[in-house]
Amino acid sequence: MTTVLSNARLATMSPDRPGLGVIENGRVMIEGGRIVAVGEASEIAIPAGAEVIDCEGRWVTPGLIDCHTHLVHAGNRAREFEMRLAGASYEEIARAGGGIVSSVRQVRQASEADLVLQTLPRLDALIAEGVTTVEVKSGYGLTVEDELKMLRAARQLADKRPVAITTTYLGAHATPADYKGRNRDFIEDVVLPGLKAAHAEGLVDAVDGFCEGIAFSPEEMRLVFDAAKSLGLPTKLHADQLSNLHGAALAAEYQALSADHLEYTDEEGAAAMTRAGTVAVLLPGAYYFIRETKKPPIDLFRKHGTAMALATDCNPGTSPLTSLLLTMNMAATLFHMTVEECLLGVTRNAARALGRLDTLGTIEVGKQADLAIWSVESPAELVYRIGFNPLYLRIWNGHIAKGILS
Ligand code: DI6
Ligand code: FE
Repeated sequence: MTTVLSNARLATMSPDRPGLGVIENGRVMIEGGRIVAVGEASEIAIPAGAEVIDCEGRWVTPGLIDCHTHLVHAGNRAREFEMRLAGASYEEIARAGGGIVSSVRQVRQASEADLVLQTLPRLDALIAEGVTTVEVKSGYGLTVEDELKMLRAARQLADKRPVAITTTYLGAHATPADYKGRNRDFIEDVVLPGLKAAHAEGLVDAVDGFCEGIAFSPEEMRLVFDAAKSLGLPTKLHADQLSNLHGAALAAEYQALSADHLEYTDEEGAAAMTRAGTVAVLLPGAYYFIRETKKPPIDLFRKHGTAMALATDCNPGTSPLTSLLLTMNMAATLFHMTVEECLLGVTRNAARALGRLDTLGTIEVGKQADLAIWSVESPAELVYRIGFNPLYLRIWNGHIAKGILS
């Protein structure tokens, strides 16, 4: 079956075109879930019998990609939210046994089926806004079996919704109470065996860690990254979020796909990331929600040409956010990123942060046919509006999805 999008204003995000890669009166031809032709309407004839989607002058972008989420989790942490409103800091809550470890308790009590059921509404919120690929991390199980349970639940999501799911092993997210003060023992006893078991079951697309004073040191993260390397798995890192432990430079040293958060990253870290091709994944939802005051060094990333991506960081503690459109507005409003940087951040650069730029993130021949059609006058409206969803149609892997389930 051939499908042609006509009367479309294409924001292709192609690196071969300037800016958003705009084709004002464009067509896209789709066959077998792949894009087989993209260009000016005058260049692309509509084959007889093709299914035609008349976009009526609407804007078309690549399907949006949320490249950093903790989407699979159980329960919520609204009570801690109230504590923070009363003045407790994120680190104080973490040191008092709240934070990540309180989500651990809830995940350990949940079955795999429970986790899937609790996650689907969050996934549906992303899909409703034109998201076609979602990265999902483990990290709330912190035992081998519970980390596997989380990753199996993440894999199940792709069987229940028309969306692509990539999984990231985040066993090095926090040290559970029974290993308090014994990070290395936890890494040896749980994190590394969990990684091996998850990899053996085909549950891991990348490996991540929380490099921070309240979590794991750079030296401890090296143990995890060396294991990932030996398994041929790419890496990512929650880096320099609350302090500068030079996590960005560590991620770059391992040619990590991405380093994420980066509020405290310095120029040396930004330059190292660019040299290594490591994408800066910025997470304005966490910055906003924990009322951070130190913005990530956008100007340094611009100066050094570091690719910047954006993601929701959807998690129950620091970013209970399930809107990539709002994430873009936060990045523009709080971090002063441009409309172009924001839109590239949830398409082309987000695909890069997942190591999937070969198949996703732009409207180019050969890419997977993941597209979003928007009822907007200009792409800027996708960043400008707060809490408004102008999605007209979503196409995933060539399938036209009218609603969430189709
Ligand atoms: N940094 C964060 O902001 C989240 N994880 C991380 O490494 C917090 C996760 C949580 O508080 O549940
Ligand atoms: Fe995160």
